[in-house]
Amino acid sequence: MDYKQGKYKVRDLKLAAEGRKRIEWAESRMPVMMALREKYSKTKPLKGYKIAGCLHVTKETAVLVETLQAAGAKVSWSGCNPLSTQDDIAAALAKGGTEIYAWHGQNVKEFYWSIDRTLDMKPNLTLDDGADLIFTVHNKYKKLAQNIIGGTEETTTGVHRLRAMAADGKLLYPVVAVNDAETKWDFDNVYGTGQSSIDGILRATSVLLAGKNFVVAGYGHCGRGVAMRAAGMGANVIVTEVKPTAALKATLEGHTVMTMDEAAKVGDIFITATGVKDVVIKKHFEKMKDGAIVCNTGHYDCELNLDDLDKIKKSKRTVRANNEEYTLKNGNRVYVLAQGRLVNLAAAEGHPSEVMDMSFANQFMSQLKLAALDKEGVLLDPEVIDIPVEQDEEIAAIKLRTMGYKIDKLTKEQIAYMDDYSAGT
Ligand code: XFA
Repeated sequence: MDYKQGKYKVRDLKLAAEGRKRIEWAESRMPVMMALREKYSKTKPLKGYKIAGCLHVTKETAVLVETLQAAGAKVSWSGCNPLSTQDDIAAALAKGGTEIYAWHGQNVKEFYWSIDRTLDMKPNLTLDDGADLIFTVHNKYKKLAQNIIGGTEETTTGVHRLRAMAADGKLLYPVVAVNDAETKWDFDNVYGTGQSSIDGILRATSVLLAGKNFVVAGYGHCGRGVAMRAAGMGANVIVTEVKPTAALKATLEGHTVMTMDEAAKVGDIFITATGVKDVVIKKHFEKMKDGAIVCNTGHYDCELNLDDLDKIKKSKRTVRANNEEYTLKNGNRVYVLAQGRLVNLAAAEGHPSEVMDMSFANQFMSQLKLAALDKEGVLLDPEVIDIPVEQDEEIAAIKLRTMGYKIDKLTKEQIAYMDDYSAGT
């Protein structure tokens, strides 16, 4: 471990060169962040602000961190999940002068020690993924909240808990709900999960998708993304749902809809994306064809009931990375990927940088917004704040511009036409 008090604690500073190359690769895929960096490195709107951040230490996050610094902020960082920290990235950030406490595989005590260290600088802003930093301030360092003008939170779960806190009058400072931005969840879930889940399945199996019966459980944003990509590769997509409107959308997208009981008999590949438990259980495993492949990309690892599968198995062996073969008592083989955990994280590399580009632009712009309101002397109530549509539009516009696309503008006459209620239709 490399440790310098008040500066960093990372696994091995010698990994910095490798990490720096990967950060540069992410920069080349994150044009919105780089455009924002270019713009705000001149005006430095975050000058004088101290930001404590607690977010996955990945190459994409490094681009966010160094963009906050380019805009003038002083930053201290920790990882929000001991297993997502990439030691080469942590080393590259530390070497570049970022205060950071993060290493892969840290235990619970080390995890909270790292968060505590990021608070030593007495931040004015917090940046979270999962709200652990906000909770630490509220539960352990209440006094620090006096200096904090606001925070930002990345996830659905985190935002949900913060709303509950706000409703009980327990939230001490305003927090922007980054997750609810359209340029965040819509693109993360549909395009990020869509591509990375297919990527995970292919890395773990290398099967041909064309001509396969590909069963997607759940047609929310994630399920829709996965179904779209599987169809694009020539699979016959079957969707299972509990919600009539979602199922109807799936049929009009050209997918087949059936119950899991029916799908279990015909599916070649199954992927769950529902957010609830016990989507695939004993009776389904028993009906599956020999060679069926089963995985999950939903939030929880309980969508596949693997205890059920254990009970009806004759034997089990690992056939390749992230791929376990269960031979059932009925003689059929079922292949479970990544032990039912998120296949896009475990067997692939999570969301592509191009998608994180927009999520992190939302984080960055929300931090700017909080600082700008502070400078104007605006005092926000300690509530959960939604991202205004204008921010979404601005981020989408920058993304389009960097991709080289131009779009039309409404004319004055068109706007007047839309607003006109004098003439009927
Ligand atoms: C690891 C992320 C989690 C990595 C890092 C390295 C690798 C793969 C764990 C994460 C999240 Cl829980 O990053 C992934 Cl090899 N991400 C976000 C992400 N996904 N999330 C897919 O990629 C979104 C989400 C998840 C998982 C929402 C709700 C519940 C679970 C952070 C990140 N990813 C980009 C990595 N690109 C290489 O920076």
